[in-house]
Amino acid sequence: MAAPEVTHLPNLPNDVEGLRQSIRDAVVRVVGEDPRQATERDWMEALAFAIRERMVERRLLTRRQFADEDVKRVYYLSMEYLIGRMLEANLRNMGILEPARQAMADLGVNLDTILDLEDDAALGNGGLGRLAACILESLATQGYPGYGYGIRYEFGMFRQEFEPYHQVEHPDNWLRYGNPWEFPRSDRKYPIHFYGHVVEHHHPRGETRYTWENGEEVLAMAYDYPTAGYGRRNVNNLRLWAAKATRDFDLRYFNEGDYIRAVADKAESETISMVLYPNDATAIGKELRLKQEYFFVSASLQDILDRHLALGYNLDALPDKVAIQLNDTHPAIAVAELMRLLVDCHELSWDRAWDLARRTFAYTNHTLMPEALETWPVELMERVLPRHMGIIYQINHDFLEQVRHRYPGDNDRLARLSIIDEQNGRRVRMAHLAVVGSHRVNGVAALHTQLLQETLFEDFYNLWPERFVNVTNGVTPRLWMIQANPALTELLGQRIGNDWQYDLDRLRALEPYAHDADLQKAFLDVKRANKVRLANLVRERTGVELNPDVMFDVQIKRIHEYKRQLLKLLHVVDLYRRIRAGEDVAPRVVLFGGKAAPGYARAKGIIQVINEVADIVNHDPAVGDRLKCVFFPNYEVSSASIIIPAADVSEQISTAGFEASGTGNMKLALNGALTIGTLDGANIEIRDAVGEESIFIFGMTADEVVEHRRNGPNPEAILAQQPNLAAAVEMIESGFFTCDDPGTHGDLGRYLRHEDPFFVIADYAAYTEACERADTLYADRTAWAEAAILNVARMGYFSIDRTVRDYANQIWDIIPEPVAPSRTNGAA
Ligand code: GP0
Repeated sequence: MAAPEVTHLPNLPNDVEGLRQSIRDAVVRVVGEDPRQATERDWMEALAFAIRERMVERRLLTRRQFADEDVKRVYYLSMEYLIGRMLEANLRNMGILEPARQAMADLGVNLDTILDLEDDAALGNGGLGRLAACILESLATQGYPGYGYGIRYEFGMFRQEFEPYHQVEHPDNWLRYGNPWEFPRSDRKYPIHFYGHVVEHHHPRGETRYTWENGEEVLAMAYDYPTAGYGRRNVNNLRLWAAKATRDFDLRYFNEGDYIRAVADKAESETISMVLYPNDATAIGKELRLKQEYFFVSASLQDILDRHLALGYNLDALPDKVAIQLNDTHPAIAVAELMRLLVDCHELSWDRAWDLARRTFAYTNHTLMPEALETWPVELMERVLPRHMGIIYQINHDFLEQVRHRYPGDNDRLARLSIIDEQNGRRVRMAHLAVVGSHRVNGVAALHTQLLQETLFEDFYNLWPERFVNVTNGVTPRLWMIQANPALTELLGQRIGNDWQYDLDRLRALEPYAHDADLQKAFLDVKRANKVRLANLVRERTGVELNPDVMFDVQIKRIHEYKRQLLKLLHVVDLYRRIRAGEDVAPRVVLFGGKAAPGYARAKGIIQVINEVADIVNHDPAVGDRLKCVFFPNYEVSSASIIIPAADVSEQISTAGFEASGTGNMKLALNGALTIGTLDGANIEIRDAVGEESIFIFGMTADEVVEHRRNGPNPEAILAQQPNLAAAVEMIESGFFTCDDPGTHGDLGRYLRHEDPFFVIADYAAYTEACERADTLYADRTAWAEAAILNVARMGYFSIDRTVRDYANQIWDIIPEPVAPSRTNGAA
């Protein structure tokens, strides 16, 4: 037993006076500056340190309680966490936002100015990474013992600029001033092995054993980010791994006298955690990416097993005490790595290890798109991870035996199910490895899960129907309502109280007031104020002036053909042409935001043409306020929280069957935007929740898309029938919107006329008709307000708290363990 002195945890005061003290002290002790001379950034750092010491205190209390209560823990393995800014979120979730504001004011500093100095932590691409961040926040808020594991990328998602029309990527050096939120844990390091070869050791009685020899080693070092729950004392942890060279490097070359090479190689080995791959929904297939995946998976599993054993459990109890969620296939190598650790390092028998692994893992699929499905060439896997290749062969062998037994003689089925794809130059199908190695597989919206069962995983579904479950995505109301939309939060509080902040279904209490004229007016006033706030930001970033009394029509998401930014653009061009022709059209501001993968030429072309069209439209005196088009540069979490509360209309117009779920659709609807959308992803569930009158559904269904493709689509024939659409396409391809090089838009015209792989042309008429329905409703302010209020009232289902409870109950089998408020200090 440790002495009472040692078990004592500090218990820092959270009142204004106590905070002011901590902040002033931190300027001196941590920042190293005289408070008389401290800059705004110095104060920001000092404030962050004052919060983090309070967070870590609760983090340790939480950990002690979880240990005392023998809880089962869940570990979320994700290559991406799109967190955004941490200062305001941490203040709010710790319940000290207002005292901190006062404390800062007492010190002569404006908190809002400080909040704006922080860079986003953009360790993710888009929906998948943001979902991971929402899940961690909800785990803490609901008191679940849940931990994130990922990579501490030195460079996150690139910063997007337009020069002047096309996207240019700039490195995101978010750690350049250091990071006050992280705790570097220099004693939490694990060796990670690459390359080399495997040696077999035959034993006359018993299993053959394997050792993985030679090759290279790099260290994974832990950086901890405490994650506070809202309105609770629970603080969980996000552990991100950074690559550090081992001392090996020193010995190897320094002795040979090649000092420069030794230092260079050391640096080279640390590139593993250098940069986030900016590809969304496409597999990259690069060796460095495979190394990143294995690097963080191996470190995380070593850490999980260490903790499990340190808590005194034996390995057979693993599935009772540990659940591991694989966020997409990026961490799927975990299945083989856990087998290696259990069999090679802990000397369990293969069968015992396999039973434990399967009962511990679960896998979330985020897309059906073939280009997103990771497959690694066998040759590459064999070279980088030779032992894992052997393990995968063994897993596959055992699995296919089972299939053969069940379907004798069905060789086609064996080939379809095999973890190894023999058709395309022998590749490892990571999705198959994940399904075979998990006890649960989930899609992220009802339609998506259904399509998984019918298409991508049909054979697996027939084999193991009980393994497949749906867990519809959600969003955290703490960031996406309380923080992003303080005005609406305030209004809700006045009308229905604040219970919805913990139980979003309580928003339903608003329903009876939807036609209350006072509420409608207040609601529209809030929306208008949010539009003014956005208009100010747009002016600052782009110079374009927006009229807040016009409909704000918003499409914010990664640029992708299937998400169909081109459908919205055609509508803009169509409206523009008709305005010039003297037609009377309903006025609107169209705002786009989103990044294109740097290697995705078509997506970059889409950004360029939108910017070119916007430039002409916004400067045409004949147009005025009737149409404005803005491409908001460098769309990220912090700008999303300004844009979303200001949206009147949310564009969710992907080709049906392609968007797994969407989560932007939920954030926008929660903030009172009405959706124009296809019957895709979670749009279907949003329609079911909000009702037909609060959503504008259009276009082909997923089944109709399949049918349409089978019938041989003919965009030219459709264009011949639709003069407005044809005129818009012609206007683009004629070079009207490009001054210097008319050729560039000719290609886009050919693409739409002859390829149109995502059926922009086929859905256009239905789309514009849906936009007109929205225009008509928008013109009736009372009717619009009522629909929008009902929309908010009925979005409770899309809380991430419901999502996390679904995971906890259907997949992880864990229960919440709120930290008791009375248990303030272990020593007291
Ligand atoms: C899916 F496969 N998603 C991928 C990927 O590589 N990146 C990514 O962000 C997204 C889906 O496209 C989604 O529909 C979904 O909601 C999100 O993952 C979270 O499940 C986009 O919003």
